[in-house]
Amino acid sequence: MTLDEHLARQQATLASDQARGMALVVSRIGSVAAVIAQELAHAALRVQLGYAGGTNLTGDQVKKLDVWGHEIMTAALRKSGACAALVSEEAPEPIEMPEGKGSTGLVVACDPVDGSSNLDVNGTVGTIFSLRPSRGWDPAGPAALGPGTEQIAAGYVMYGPATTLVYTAGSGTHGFTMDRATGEFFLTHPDIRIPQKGKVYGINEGNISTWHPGQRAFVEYLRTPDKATGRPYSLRYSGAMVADVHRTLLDGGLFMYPADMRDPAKPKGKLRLLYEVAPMGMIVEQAGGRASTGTERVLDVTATEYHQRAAIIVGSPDDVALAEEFYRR
Ligand code: AHM
Ligand code: MG
Repeated sequence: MTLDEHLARQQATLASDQARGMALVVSRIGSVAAVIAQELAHAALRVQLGYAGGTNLTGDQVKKLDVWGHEIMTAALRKSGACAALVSEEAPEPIEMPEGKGSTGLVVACDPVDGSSNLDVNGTVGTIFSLRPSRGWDPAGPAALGPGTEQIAAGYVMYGPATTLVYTAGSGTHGFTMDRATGEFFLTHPDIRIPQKGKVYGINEGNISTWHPGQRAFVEYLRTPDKATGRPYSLRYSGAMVADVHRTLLDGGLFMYPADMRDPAKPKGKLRLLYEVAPMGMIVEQAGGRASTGTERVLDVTATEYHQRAAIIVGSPDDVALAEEFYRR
């Protein structure tokens, strides 16, 4: 089954006005992904690696492919006619699209090229997206978008040895693999179910000195041998959230990017709520997993800024529940 055939079926299960827009937007993102995959494969040959010069709103140095990815994603969403506004990692303010306004219009939040520190070393990168109803797109601010439970669809594309697209429109999480010859996506992982408990965790342990005591105790627990509970867990970390979440979704276990707690009054996450944390939360929950900030469900958090950061602990339900238990203790 192709992605477009699958989208047509999912559209039928969504009662809302936004069902058609959802199918149009996800299909467009699939087409953009095929172009991004091509460009990534040739980036070194076309002198497209390295920095563009300058930083984005959250202070990251911007790479040439970040800028290029943002531009083609913006153009494609504009053409879809179903996107009323785009919140992109690479634009300080939402980009309004009059072409997509109206009752079926959606607000799309997107990180076109996530994990861009991997670009210059030929590592995996991804695209992450989240779709919300626009309610006529009244830019009353990010809080008007509501909590993550308002998302009508979310997904990611992983540019690895194969290009994989995983999405949910609220009834299960489904994975597709791109045929490189045609750029078409085919359903290869229907209704993904995450294992109840895993054996692997992913986290940047270089940041250990900044963690909440519960986070530190939890990782110490995962590293302590105990046959009965399947410990120690193995550590895997790629530097690209998409790759780490994809592995977690298929094999179970956890991916974590906890807050920096050096000032306990001001916990600072790294990953962005609207286009990294909330979509991954929905995708993993729809596969039977769990997504937490350590103290609350990720999907219950409402953004007060478009580029707001949040902590995330996501993965197998038993593992994430145990992490939350360590935070409580
Ligand atoms: P980016 O959006 O600037 O690429 O940053 C997001 C990435 C995630 O994909 C990844 O999980 C994380 O940053 C890695 O961060 P770190 O290098 O601090 O471990
Ligand atoms: Mg990113």
